[in-house]
Formats: sequence, C-alpha cells, structure tokens
Amino acid sequence: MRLLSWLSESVDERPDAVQVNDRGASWVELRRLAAAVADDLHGLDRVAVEASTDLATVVGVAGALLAGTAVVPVPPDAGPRERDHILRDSAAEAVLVPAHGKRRGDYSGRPLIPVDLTRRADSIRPEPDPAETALILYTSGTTGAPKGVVLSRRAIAACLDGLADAWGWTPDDLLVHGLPLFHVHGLVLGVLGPLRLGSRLQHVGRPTPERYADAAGSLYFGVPTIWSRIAAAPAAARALRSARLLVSGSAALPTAVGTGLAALTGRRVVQRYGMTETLITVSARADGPHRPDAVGLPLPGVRTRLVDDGDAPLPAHGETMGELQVRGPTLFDGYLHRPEADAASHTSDGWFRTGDVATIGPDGWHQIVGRAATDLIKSGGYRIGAGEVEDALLAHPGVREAAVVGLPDSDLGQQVTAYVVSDGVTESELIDFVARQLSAHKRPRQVRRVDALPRNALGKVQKSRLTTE
Ligand code: MLC
Ligand code: AMP
Repeated sequence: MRLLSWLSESVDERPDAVQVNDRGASWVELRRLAAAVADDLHGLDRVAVEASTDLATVVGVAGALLAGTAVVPVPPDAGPRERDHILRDSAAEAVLVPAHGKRRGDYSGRPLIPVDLTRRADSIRPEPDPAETALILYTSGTTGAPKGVVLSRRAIAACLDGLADAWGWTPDDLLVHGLPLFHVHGLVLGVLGPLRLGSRLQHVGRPTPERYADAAGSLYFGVPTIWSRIAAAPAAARALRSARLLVSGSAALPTAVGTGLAALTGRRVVQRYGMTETLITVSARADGPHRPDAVGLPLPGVRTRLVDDGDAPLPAHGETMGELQVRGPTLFDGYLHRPEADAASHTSDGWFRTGDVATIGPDGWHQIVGRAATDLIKSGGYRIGAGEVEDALLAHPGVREAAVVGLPDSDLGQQVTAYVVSDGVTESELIDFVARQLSAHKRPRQVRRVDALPRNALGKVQKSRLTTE
C-alpha cells in the first residue's frame, strides 16, 4: 500500500479536507499541488523543508514523499546555529520554501525550490520501496548538537496503522490540533496521519483553548501544556463535549489535568507514549479500559520490557521500576552518520533503550515514571538537550560557566533554567542570545547568576545540588 494512501487515491473534491491556518484544499487539489512539487524534485535524495505552520509545508512534505525524496524538516524559528547544523549534517540537496508569504530562515547559498500553491500537476509516480527513508527528524540528546533520526516509510505506516486501530481513526474523523510541523506529534501523527488514513485535518495555528473549542472536531491532539490550558478555560473545555476522542502525548499528563478535563468535557483523555526514534509504541485504546495514571498497552507488533542497570529483565508486576526498552516495526533506522550513538542506544540483542523509567503492571499497562537522565528536558512537550543550551550560552563572551536543568513547572511540565557564572551580561540578554541561535522554545525561561557551579571532587557539575539548594 502507498504511504500516503488516502491522498494518492481519493477522488473527493469537497473543499477544506486539509486546512492549515485558514488556508484549505480538497483531497484532489492537495494531491495535484503535491504532484507539482514532486515534479520539481527531479529525483533528489533528500530535501529540507522550512516547516512553518502553513499549507505550503503540508504540500512540500507530501510532494517529497510522493517523489520518494527524504524530508528534513527545519523549525522555522531555528536560529543560524541550529539551522546550519541541520542543513550541513543532513546534506539536504535543496530547501523547499513557500513561494509566496514570509520565509523566516536565511538559506543563502543553498538551492531553494519554491512551493507554489498556484501550480498543480497530475503526474503519478510508482510507490518507493517501504524501506526507503521518509523523514530525517532532528532531536536533542543530552549533549552536543541534535542528531538526525532516520525514519523509514514502513515505520511511519506501521505507526499510523497501529494508531488507526487503537483509536478507531477513520475518514469520518475531523482531526484538530495546533502542533508544530517539525516533530513526530504534529507532522507524523498530525499531518501524515490524515494523508494516509483520510480523516480531515484542521490545523488551528497557535493551539489556544479558544481555537480548539471553535474547531468542532471529532478527534483532538495535544501536548499536556495545551490540555492543562484548556482545563483552566472551562468554557472552551465544555465545547469539546461534542468530540469523539481527546489524545494527549509527548510528555506526562498530570492526573489532575486528565480528570479535570474529563469532568468538563465528559470525554476521557486517551494517552499514548512515544519518541522520535521509536514513533508511538504504547497507547490506550479508544474502545478499551481507561486509566488516568497510565499510558496504555503496546501497539500491534511492538514489544516492550523493563530492565535494570545491567539490561537484565525485571518483572512486570506494576511495582518494579526499570528502564523501558522497546522493539518493533515502528523503530527508526539509526542516527544519521552516528554509528557510535546507534550502538549506545541499542542493547546487544537489539532492543532500543528509551531512557525512560517505567513500570508495567500484570495487566500490561505501562506507566511512565520519568527520565533516567536529568539532561534531557521536556518543556511544553519539546525535547531539549541541556548540553545544546549550555553550548549556546558558553558561546556568549560574558559567560564563563553554564549548567542547564529542567525545573518543575505547572504550565510547561519543566522549565528550562540556566545557572551561569558570568560577567557584564543581563539575564534577559542571555535568554535572547539563546533564542536567536537555537529554536526559541530552547531558550532558558530563567537565568540564575551564581558565583560558582557546585562540582564534585572530579570537577563534574552536580546538577542535583542546583535544583535542591
Ligand atoms: C518568545 N519568543 C521569542 C522569545 N521569547 N522569540 C525570540 N526571542 C525570545 N526571547 C517567541 C516564540 O518563538 C514564539 O513565537 C512565541 O514567542 C511564543 O513562544 P513560547 O513562549 O515558547 O510559547 P509557549 O506558550 O511556551 O508554548 C507552549 C506550547 C508549545 C505548548 C504551545 O510549547 C508547543 O507548541 N509545544 C508542542 C511541542 C511538540 O509538538 N512536541 C512534540 C515532540 S514529538 P511564534 O512565532 O511561535 O509566535 C514527541 C513524540 C511524541 O514528543 O510522543 O509525541
Ligand atoms: P521526543 O523525542 O521529542 O519525541 O520525546 C520523547 C520523550 O517524550 C520520551 O522519551 C518521554 O520521555 C516523553 N513522552 C512522550 N510521550 C509521553 C507520555 N505519554 N508520558 C510521559 N512521557 C512521554
């Protein structure tokens, strides 16, 4: 079956099957727009896409996937440091940018291919091999610059088909969300999901409670920060009573937010768990039992296990915590040109180390307890490596030392907080400095100046003392 099976085959010409930020297209029109992009790609292996929240991004990604060209999404607000790294590391041969409207990034010196929403084509191409790369998504590790996660067409298809089964996701649905289009949640689930499964899509732009309320969808996606803001806006939350299913993922949903929303909407919030490297591996079913404190059961074909520090399997009786390891058809093909990182992230017998600490009950339900490493921060559902933010801070001439941690935050889950030893630079200057070099969501929300960072006898920074003292 084709990866974008619905888009490739639909004859539906009703307007606004896919709508992003008030600009919509029917299925037939979207296919013709994407085919025009595919014609322009001339067999390129890899193309970057400036992934702004607009229809041109959907058309560009769909066109590349129809052509069999791997897509490298670039966050539209990525500063020069992050953008140059993604373009250089991925060796993208060109950048797809909107032909009209604002382009945010500076791509000077690189071939640009405009996505022109006035051009249509009817060309049809053979479906590429399912083992070919569909997406290379850049994601943060604990240290250094983000790594490219190579995802095959087959892995994406397996993930979406598993979710269609678990959630009863069909062409009768209208999916609503306001997620960014350069990560798994907004792009794979939130765009490729409708293009494969045929649900209509309304992307609301910024994910405010009011826009979610006004959209009258049947299926809603959000990160916990979005759900917690909706739970705090009862009028908007009550408008979601007509929805069929509310789904939360990308970070832990506080139990009080889930139960508060259920009371206001009459709808329970289904949770699912995943990672860029594994896509979605665990979920509750729309037609199955519900537990507000747990994420659910492995999706079809996915296997999970808990292990101790030596990779020895632990019992699944709901009490023992261990690292969650996974394997199955949705897993990535490795980090781009980083065989050592691939080796470190897998056990010798082929399981992927998620780095998340979990429990598994006798009924198979998984609870995500937290992350094993403190250097991966989840803020607003974004994964942020402490090391990348520290490197950005240290590039400022006034900063001598920097340590970045995630402090608990009722809105964002965790808040990026920097402790710096610095001279002659204000906190807000440092926040802006990071926001200009990296994507703005990676900026510290707070900078605390200290005389020295706490270190152990070997000189290693003791981050746990920063968060407790
Ligand atoms: C703010 N901005 C600045 C700035 N401060 N720009 C430059 N300099 C500064 N100092 C800008 C931002 O760019 C943005 O612009 C605007 O101000 C507001 O940004 P924000 O403050 O970051 O918004 P916030 O309220 O914190 O956003 C909350 C949120 C967001 C929930 C909407 O965090 C979000 O979209 N989260 C989703 C993350 C996600 O999709 N994760 C999935 C990963 S995949 P502008 O232009 O935007 O208005 C995954 C797998 C799985 O995890 O399981 O799903
Ligand atoms: P990312 O690579 O940005 O997709 O982030 C993946 C990480 O998000 C996982 O390793 C988890 O730490 C976290 N995560 C995703 N979904 C959930 C969830 N439902 N509950 C708790 N944490 C989650």
